Amino acid sequence: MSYVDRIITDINKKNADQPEFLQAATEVLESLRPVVDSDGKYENAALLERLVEPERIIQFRVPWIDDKGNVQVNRGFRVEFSSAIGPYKGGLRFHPSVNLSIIKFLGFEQIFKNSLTGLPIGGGKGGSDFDPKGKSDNEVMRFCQSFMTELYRHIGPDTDVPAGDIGVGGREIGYLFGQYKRITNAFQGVLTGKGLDWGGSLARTEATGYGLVYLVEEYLKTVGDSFAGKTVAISGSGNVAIFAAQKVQSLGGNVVSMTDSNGYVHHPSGINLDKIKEVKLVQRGRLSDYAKHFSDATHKEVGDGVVWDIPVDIALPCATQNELDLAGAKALIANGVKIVGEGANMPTTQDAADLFIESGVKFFPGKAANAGGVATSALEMSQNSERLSWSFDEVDKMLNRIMVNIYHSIDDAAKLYGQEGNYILGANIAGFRKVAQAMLDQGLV
Ligand code: NDP
Ligand code: 2IT
Repeated sequence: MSYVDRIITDINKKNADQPEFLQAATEVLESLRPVVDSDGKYENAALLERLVEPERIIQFRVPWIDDKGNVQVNRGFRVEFSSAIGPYKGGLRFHPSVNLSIIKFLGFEQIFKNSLTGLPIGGGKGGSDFDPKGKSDNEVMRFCQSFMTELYRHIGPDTDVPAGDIGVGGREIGYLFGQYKRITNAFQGVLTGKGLDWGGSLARTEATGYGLVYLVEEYLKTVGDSFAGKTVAISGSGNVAIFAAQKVQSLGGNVVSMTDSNGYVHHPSGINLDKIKEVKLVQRGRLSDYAKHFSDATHKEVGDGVVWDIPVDIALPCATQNELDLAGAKALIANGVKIVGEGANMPTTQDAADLFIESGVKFFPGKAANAGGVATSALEMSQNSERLSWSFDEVDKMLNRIMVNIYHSIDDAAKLYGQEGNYILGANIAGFRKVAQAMLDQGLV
């Protein structure tokens, strides 16, 4: 049995109840075959055995009191997966679906994504099964304070630096930061995505969505094309989706759809982002409210078709894992899609991703395409360390350069291993190389 096969068998035995983690880890391990099966040094150092096992998992109770005076209890997690190339770095997700499998898959992806940025950040992820939907600001604050009352002892600006993810935006980072500061009596860059007046970086809010579009734009440039005149489907209507849409529009593309957990909106003349921001970010409402404002926009509830049925040139899934399945991929391909770029983490199922690659659709995996968010978080850490803040333009230019570099490093790695255009393989190998070398250099840790 090959080294990779042995590890895949092993992780299936040990993590049988963690389907998302197994999905993410198997995809990476499959890609690494040409690297690790041909060089015994990895097996001799048990490198893969170490790579698939988090350095540390923290799970904790989060008790808080709701507005009616009732005690609520949620589960909190932080998975510190790899510190091979820098402090653990990765977001916090607050969503009722959160469990150890989901946090481990996200933490594992983060190792390779962070490596691809070229910046010194390790991989981690955390979160809670707390559902911010329908909660008052005071309830969210009390939850965040309780969550940080445990988390603070595990994190620090040189140890582990959390940020946002689904359900965690500027409001939540504010409450978390306030509690950290109060407990430790230290004003430090322990979280990223902070407010602009208290240590946040300009362009961090926009970074994941902008970065996704910069990476796809770089690919388009290499084939003499651009976003101008392209029809684009976007899923999600949160942080990543909104700023991806904004950048596509500024480059002359037409974004015709967005989704939330209740359904999707189809707006052929182009999504109005001011209205989306008002409905989703200010009112924290539902996308169905958006459609009421435009005579040519339609809203479909979940179960009544999917967003991937709309004919487009480019699809950017920006909501959540496994939201683009084989049926969605078939519909997109039948309608002539040319490019799929993942703004979310693992939004495409494995069979759907395989079909895109077989069909010649350019498929950019999340760990490369959505790395702009964490890259800009690392730039926020740098600004905090030197106690300076850089202009929007400076940060945006650095973000653009990082995404251009990521495109070329995954393209080069795919070519080097004889699989031109297979950006899944390219991203996994390019991300792995640096982490693996750091682990070998640092001895048995
Ligand atoms: P937000 O919470 O801002 O937005 C999430 C969006 O996705 C909302 O429209 C939400 O709908 C929808 N959504 C979430 N869960 C589900 C679900 N189970 N089914 C259907 N729709 C769902 O999160 P972000 O925009 O920050 O994150 C989106 C994705 O991007 C995630 O996969 C995240 O891991 C990834 N990502 C985020 C980065 C960041 O910097 N924020 C960086 C890199 C990746 P609703 O409003 O109904 O909940
Ligand atoms: O998935 C991700 O890369 C994020 N949610 C951002 C992590 C970060 O530390 O900025």
